[in-house]
Amino acid sequence: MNNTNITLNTDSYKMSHWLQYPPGTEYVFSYIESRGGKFSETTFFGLQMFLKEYLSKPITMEMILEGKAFAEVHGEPFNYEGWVRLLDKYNGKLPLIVRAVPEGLTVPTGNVLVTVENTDPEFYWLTSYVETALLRAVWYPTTVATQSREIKKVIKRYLEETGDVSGLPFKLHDFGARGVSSYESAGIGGAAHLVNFMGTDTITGALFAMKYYDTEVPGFSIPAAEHSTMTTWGGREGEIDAMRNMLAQFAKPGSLVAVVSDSYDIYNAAKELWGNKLKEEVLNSGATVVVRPDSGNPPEVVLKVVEILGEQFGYETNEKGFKVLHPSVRVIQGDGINYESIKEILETLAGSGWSADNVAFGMGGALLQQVNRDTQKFAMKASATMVNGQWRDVFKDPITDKGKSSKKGRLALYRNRETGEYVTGPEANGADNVYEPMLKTVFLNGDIIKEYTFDEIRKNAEI
Ligand code: AOY
Repeated sequence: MNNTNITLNTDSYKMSHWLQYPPGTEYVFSYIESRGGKFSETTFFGLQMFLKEYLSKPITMEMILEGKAFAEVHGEPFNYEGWVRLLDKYNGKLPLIVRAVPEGLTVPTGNVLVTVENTDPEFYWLTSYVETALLRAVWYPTTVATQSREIKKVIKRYLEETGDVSGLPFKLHDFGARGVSSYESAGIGGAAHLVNFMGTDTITGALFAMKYYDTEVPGFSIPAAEHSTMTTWGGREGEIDAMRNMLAQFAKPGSLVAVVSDSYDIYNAAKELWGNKLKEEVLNSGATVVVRPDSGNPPEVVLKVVEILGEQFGYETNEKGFKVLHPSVRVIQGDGINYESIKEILETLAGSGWSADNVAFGMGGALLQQVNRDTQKFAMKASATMVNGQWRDVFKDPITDKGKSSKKGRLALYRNRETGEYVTGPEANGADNVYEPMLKTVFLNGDIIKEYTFDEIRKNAEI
């Protein structure tokens, strides 16, 4: 099994579609859009990984034979002559043109993000054949990057009101590697989060960003405890020894060390252990201990832990009138974190006079796994075909759900240079001095002809 075999990286029914278009069909033009969803704009990311790993890999005779053998026993026809012709005519390089919005750019939903068409009429059937793999490659990283950026907006707003925005890049840490469906999903989703933030425990995401987007290590972490390292020191009575060891191993002047502290009683840990018995050692170390609750109702627990640490270690009131803990202690909440709970926690803290500077968030399942194609209602649809030399509009408009209507024509994305607004409209012939064309050709006839670096993508995604 070769996972770059595009003849098999599709839905079964697509193997029968080359026999279903009207005679004379020469070109099929399709587009990808987010038809709306939880967020009103999407941050485009991830296409380049797919182009490098899959779409730019030429098909071989071996792959064709593998596809044919599978189709025959699977219950589908197989376009053997078509694939062999593609191999002979183009050495297996796919005769497609893919245009896309620059990676990292944020575009209102309802606009075209990617278009695909075949470049040779013999291969009219290829455009839709790649939908399955292409749409899957785009919706997931784009949705992860979109939600991560929306959370960044929320945290930024609270930092602006209550504290110091310079801490923003490390306020949302990716804890999601263990909760995703596969290694590849960890890489893709983890890289998508790093478009917006610099903190991650998903090493695979950092590695994918480095492999596909030409960057130095783009994500950072710090030493941190897990429950096993806290509870193997002799149970409840040993927890303080585990904490003391964390200080001995990692607490150096200027360093950060995170310690999950809810193994038995998070409030006792904050007050009596960190805030009393270990207080001098914490202060003398010159480090910042990041106390991590990991159970209970997050807004309630975080507020209470911050209040306790405030009583024990003291705090200052900043110029915005909000309390900031002594620099030797902070809190990270990584349990029950999602778009909604982050708002609740920050609102609860602000309501009691505490700055967002005091906390960071760890987000796992909700960041990398609790999203799906419907989160932003992603679809790829055909919008035009050429039949016997004539372009025809293609669309659907079901009475049972107008939300599933599709667009017509050879579409492009434009940005109004005066208002900055994005509009989707027909592909224009000439340049226009008001409407700037936004889709760039990234893939042509088997080759990647435009690449983005991770730095460019991060710049495009800035808020
Ligand atoms: N990591 C900040 C650094 C990471 C983690 C990873 C699941 C960290 C914990 C922490 O402080 O506490 C995967 C749960 C936690």
